[in-house]
Amino acid sequence: MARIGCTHLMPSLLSPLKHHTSHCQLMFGLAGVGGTVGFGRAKARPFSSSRICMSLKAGIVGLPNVGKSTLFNAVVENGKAQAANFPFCTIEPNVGIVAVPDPRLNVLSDLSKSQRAVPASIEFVDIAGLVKGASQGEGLGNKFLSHIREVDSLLQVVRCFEDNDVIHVNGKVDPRSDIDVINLELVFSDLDQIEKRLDKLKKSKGRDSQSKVKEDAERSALEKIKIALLDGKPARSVTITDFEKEAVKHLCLLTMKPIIYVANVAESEVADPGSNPHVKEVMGLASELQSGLVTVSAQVESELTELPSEERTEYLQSLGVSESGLGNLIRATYSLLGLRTYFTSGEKETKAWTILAGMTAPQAAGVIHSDFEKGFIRAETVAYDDFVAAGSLAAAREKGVLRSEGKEYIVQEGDVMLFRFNV
Ligand SMILES: Nc1nc2c(ncn2[C@@H]2O[C@H](COP(=O)(O)OP(=O)(O)O)[C@@H](O)[C@H]2O)c(=O)[nH]1
Ligand SMILES: [Mg+2]
Repeated sequence: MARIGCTHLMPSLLSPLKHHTSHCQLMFGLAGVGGTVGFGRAKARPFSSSRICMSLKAGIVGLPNVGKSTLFNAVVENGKAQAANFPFCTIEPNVGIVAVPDPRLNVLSDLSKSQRAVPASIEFVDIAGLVKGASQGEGLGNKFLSHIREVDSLLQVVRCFEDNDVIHVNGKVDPRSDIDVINLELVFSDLDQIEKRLDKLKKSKGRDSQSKVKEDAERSALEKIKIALLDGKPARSVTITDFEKEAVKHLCLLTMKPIIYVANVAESEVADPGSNPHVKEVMGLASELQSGLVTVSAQVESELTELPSEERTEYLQSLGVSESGLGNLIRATYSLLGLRTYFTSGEKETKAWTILAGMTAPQAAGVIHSDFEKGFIRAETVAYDDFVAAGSLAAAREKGVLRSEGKEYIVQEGDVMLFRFNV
């Protein structure tokens, strides 16, 4: 039976998602991000939210003893403490889900008098075991690399704090060498994979003209990437066409993944991390290797999670800063992945939904439920600022700032949306 509905008036439709709410925001089609797509799952069909299911994962990597687990635990503990309503969880000891802090969420939630506010989320994975020689099977070797293959972006913790009580695997704090070691392991692993793939492509004749064109694009992209890798440069630094990008996506190259360097500084340096020469060095490397940079003190973040909230502010002030560095880290990860947020807002709940930049209204609707995408009719949408200025959806409608958009509409950052669909 056909019926017209809109998201927050249809709790019955949303209820099938309830049993895995902790995960549902993460399990949507992100074919464009280039993570696990192509691992014997559905073929990459860009942005088809109903077909591809993958988690949005950020992997924490780095040499031993740089503060990965300290940071991971702080991120997860902080997440648990921040939002009582949000079903945070640690899926496995090294996998946790955290909310993406977004001040707009509470503003909307207050305006709509929502019963609850649900933030967007990201999954963090503490990937242990990278040592020099991993690509040749040292340490956890290939197992480690396969964990990296499954994440969408990398956070490499780089030790910038001096502490004689904490052993450094190479004897001294040396961010350049640490970054080189990890970069090279990833480069070696990609090179190995590319060689094998090029060999295979050499033998392949291509089933038809279409697959031939694709294989040619893949071959040409891989040749270009190989040259960069041989020079120690990551695949993401190579300029290739969108078509070529699509053709090599199935390989999930490790050095194609976006990476943020997390410079882990001492407690005494959080107020002015730029004064630490190691941080300066990481800054230079970050731009050389096309990656982002965030400074944080894992130790401070870990201590903060153990303090009652009134003492947290005091502690932060004593360090000369106003807020914890985790929000910054989480936001940076989110934006690095090319993600955007839109909202649904009603009496039942106000919720932030994660989409990829460039998604259309039906695709964005499909993130909530595949039926919303299939039965999409129109979307009523209003920009966040216009919604706030109007004060409510009804007022926005009266003022004429609530627009009716069709299938081609590209959802904009901060849109507040109401979907009309047929089921
Ligand atoms: N002084 C100082 N010690 C830290 C900091 N971050 C981590 N550590 C310590 O370094 C050691 C190794 O940290 P851990 O998080 O287990 O490193 P992982 O091997 O990278 O997971 C632990 O004893 C931590 O307490 C920091 O920012 N400052
Ligand atoms: Mg660890």
